[in-house]
Amino acid sequence: MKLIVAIVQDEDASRLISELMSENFGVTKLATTGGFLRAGNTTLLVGVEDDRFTAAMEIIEKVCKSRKQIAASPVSMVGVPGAYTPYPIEVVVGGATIFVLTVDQFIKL
Ligand code: 2BA
Repeated sequence: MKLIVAIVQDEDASRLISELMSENFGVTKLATTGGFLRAGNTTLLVGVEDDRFTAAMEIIEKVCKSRKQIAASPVSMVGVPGAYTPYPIEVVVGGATIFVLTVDQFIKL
């Protein structure tokens, strides 16, 4: 069994959960925050049997889109110690950041 930990954009989360649930995958949704943008994102925990791993990954790949976001990046002003001025930078976020863990035990009590 595998545990898929998928960090996705909030905009994709609702549809992704619906599509996974409709294929009878178990899903847990966590409200999370990205360390770089300090903006909300969604982390899904999906426990899957090995023979259904590819099917779950295909749904995530199909639903999750990459998007450009503008972030304010702080930069130090030259020659002014302690003074910071934000400037906009463009980053491409997603489709999804995925960690795959092998599950030792799956227990429901
Ligand atoms: P954030 O940390 O808010 O990052 C959002 C996007 O900003 C990233 O998209 C990437 O394009 C950019 N970015 C991140 N760190 C950067 C840096 N030091 N310099 C320049 N640009 C940077 P994604 O790579 O698609 O990541 C989306 C979200 O996935 C991240 O949100 C974070 O919540 C999570 N994530 C990504 N890599 C991770 C990792 N190795 N471990 C844990 N979480 C991770």
